[in-house]
Amino acid sequence: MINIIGLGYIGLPTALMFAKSGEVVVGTDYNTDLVNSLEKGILPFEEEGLEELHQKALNNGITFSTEYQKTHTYILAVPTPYIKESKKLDPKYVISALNSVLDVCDKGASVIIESTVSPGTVDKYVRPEIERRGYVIGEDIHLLHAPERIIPGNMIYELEHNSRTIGADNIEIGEKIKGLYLNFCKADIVVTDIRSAEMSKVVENTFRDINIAFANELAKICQMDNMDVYEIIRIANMHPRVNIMQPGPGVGGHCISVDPWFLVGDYPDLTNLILTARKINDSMPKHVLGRIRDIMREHNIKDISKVGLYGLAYKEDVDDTRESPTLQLLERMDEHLAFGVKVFDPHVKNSVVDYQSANFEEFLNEIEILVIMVGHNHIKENLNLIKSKHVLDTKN
Ligand code: SAJ
Repeated sequence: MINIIGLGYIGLPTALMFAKSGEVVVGTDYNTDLVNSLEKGILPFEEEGLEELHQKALNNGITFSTEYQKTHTYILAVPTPYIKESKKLDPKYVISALNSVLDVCDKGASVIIESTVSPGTVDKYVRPEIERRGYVIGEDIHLLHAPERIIPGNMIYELEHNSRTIGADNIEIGEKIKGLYLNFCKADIVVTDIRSAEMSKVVENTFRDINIAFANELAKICQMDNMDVYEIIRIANMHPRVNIMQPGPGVGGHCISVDPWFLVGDYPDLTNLILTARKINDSMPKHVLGRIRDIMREHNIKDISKVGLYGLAYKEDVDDTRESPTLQLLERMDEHLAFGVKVFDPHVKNSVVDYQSANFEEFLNEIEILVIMVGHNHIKENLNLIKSKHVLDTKN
């Protein structure tokens, strides 16, 4: 039996995939409401294909509980927040889940950390905690790090088709756990040491952040002299060794805008490029605000309630608002302008801000400047409704 701890964006789809593939799975979360909803077939977030997968997993006997189970295999998919001031990881959820596992586990159990952690976390926090509890690593407990790689919006496909990394102290245990993931993963799984697994995960997200920062810097340069950044990136990317990403209103989500800080926090003297990229991406909501003000000035629009922001989610076709560029923009607007801007997002159902419109057409009727912050499919399908507006499209 596999006990998966933490039923959020990563733990839940992973638990369902294991159950679909025939493993006996118990998903554990401290949130009783969440556990009850999952038992009834109700999902906590939107994700393509997740409902169907949930049904299949329920049919295969997956159960959900607030209790940790006595078993041989644990997967920890708990939050790993970073502390804004120090730019370091806060391991409190990993450590508390680990302690609850140690309270109940079988001797020789494998504890697999899937949550993204800063390089060195296992050596610095996890091993000492296990030893403090009197367990011998490699005998009483096997420790592994198998960082997730799935992208919200395409999670189910990626769980099956993305290659994975498994970090272990001991190649035999690494290979055994690789066999477990091969139940649903059809791609290559690399077994390595834990430190390399930690580092490679953070490096992947940092690479993406730097690439997006480059695109955002190009967007600013192109705007200055009236060049079309999208056309320029499209042409440059036709070169077989160039692959520039797309500019936008900033980098949101809990991964790409967070993980590079782990490297900056731990290696402040060695991370000029990484820090600069972070600053460029973080500056984008302010840049968008500047452009909104330019349009207001140009068209003599003084009333901020004539501005409508489309999209609250951190990216297209998801309902997740964590670190969303729109929320960052709203924070800046609240500082500098009066309240009253309109906001609409077809995916974000619960009201995140007071001035959120519930109806798209009403929202459009009330505004003169439409700012597209997120390229949801919904807006692509409704372009005909917005032809008479001033449009600032940050997502092309
Ligand atoms: N963005 C751009 N331009 C682009 C692509 C994205 O501005 O060309 C923005 C998005 O709008 C969004 C942010 O970047 O605000 C991040 O979105 P994303 O789609 O790039 O990535 P995430 O955060 O949803 O998922 C990433 C993925 N990492 C990589 O692709 C290297 C995913 O595979 C990881 O599993 C996930 O982080 C994670 O959990 O770490």
